[in-house]
Amino acid sequence: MWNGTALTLNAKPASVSARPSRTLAAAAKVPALEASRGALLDAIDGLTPEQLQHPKAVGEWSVRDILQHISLWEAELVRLLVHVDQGRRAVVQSFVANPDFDSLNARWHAETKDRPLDRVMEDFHGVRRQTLRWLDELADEDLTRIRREAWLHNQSLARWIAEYSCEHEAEHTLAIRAWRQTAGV
Ligand code: NI
Repeated sequence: MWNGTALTLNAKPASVSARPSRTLAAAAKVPALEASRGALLDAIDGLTPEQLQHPKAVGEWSVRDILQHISLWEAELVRLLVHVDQGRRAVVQSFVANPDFDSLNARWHAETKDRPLDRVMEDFHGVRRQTLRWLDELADEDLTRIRREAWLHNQSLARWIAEYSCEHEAEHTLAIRAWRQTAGV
């Protein structure tokens, strides 16, 4: 349940080891995250706080709402990584059987729509730092191995990370760019 506090997910990777540097699989993933984040920051560059909060700019949402939405999904990813690292099934909200994404997104939006813009931006950057920290800590094998647990859908953690971070934000980046072009902002 979203509790209105910042997305500070304190659980540290269990294997904080003396691993000297990013693993190969993580090193391959980081540029994708940097590219998608760079493109999104570029897409919102120069928007005033009023423009960021312009209602229904992109579909039903403001750009601010989209940034919050991206952070919430990426926070789900971080929770997933915490739980997998601890050898537990993730109990994140998006992992129920047959998730109704529209109603989940609508509920999250209702729960977070009044959070101030600066808090939204803090979360937006903060949760990405958490994702990058996990990429730093996870071994190649942990990232690339196909997960046989039914709830992990036979996907590697690397795939989950891509879907919940860079691929998701890339999709919304396109929509923001389209709005700016149409609205001339
Ligand atoms: Ni989305």
